[in-house]
Amino acid sequence: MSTETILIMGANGQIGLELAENLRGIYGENNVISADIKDLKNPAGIYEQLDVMDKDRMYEVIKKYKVTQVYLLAALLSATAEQKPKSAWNLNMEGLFNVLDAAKDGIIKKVYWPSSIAVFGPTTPMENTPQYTVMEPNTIYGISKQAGERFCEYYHQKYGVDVRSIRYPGLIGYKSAPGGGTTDYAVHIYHEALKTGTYECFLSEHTALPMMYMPDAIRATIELMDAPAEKVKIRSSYNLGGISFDPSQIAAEIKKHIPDFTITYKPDFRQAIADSWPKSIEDTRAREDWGWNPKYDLASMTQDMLDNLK
Ligand code: VAH
Repeated sequence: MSTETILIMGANGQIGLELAENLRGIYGENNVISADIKDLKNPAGIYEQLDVMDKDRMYEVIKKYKVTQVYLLAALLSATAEQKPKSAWNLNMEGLFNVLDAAKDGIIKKVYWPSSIAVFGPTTPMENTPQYTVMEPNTIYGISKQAGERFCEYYHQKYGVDVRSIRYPGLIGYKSAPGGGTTDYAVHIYHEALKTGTYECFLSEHTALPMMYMPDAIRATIELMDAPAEKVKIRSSYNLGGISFDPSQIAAEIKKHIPDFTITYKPDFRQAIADSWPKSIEDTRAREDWGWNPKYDLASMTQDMLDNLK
């Protein structure tokens, strides 16, 4: 019987759905509570309707289930945040403060909060971007993630809060749909390749970005949260590398399985966001501190995506 009870806020999102499934497998159905702003008709497992901005309601849920850990995944991502800047800032920041304060007040023991490679900006070195470097994000989402990292480190240093974080690259999976991201093309392309045999990409063909297959990202998250506290030396957020590719390269990999697949390019407002981000990430500290080691490359991810989407 696990002594840990986990609350996942933003559990209906791209990461949340897969993370909840994995955490239920580890901690048991009754020790993982999924929560999100929408009510769900037939959720998998225990579910509560919860708005991260509603601190009282969050405390109610934490007390009801004796929650010990919170994974805060609720946020507005890069593309949506550019269209709703104030709502994105409020949600991304207030949600984080509510959870960090719960840990500071001793209501919960451990916090997971996702950052993103969006914390880097156009003046950051673009290839093999290091853990510590110039960070001048010029997107609302990136600014909120940079500020969030500063508060995570502050709450750890000043109040001893055990908050842990990863700068996710673009995440690709088949079990859940992405929403409002600039890297979402790398998920849509697989669906369209199977459904219509062609894909119109909203980024230009040589826009390389750091990406990761969802099974690797979920494993990294759980490995970081399971690591002994003294090994988690970085309390802002860890760089996490994975795969780096551009739309022409993922299209070429798909064509190995679907020879008639075609791609066209029609860059939109998300091109400027992608242009401000690194092309690849260096993650030595995650490897040294808590043993991070990615398993998937573009070929094995494409094989697994197409096998599971067929
Ligand atoms: C986005 N998928 O596109 C997210 C992620 C690095 C990208 O943060 O906004």
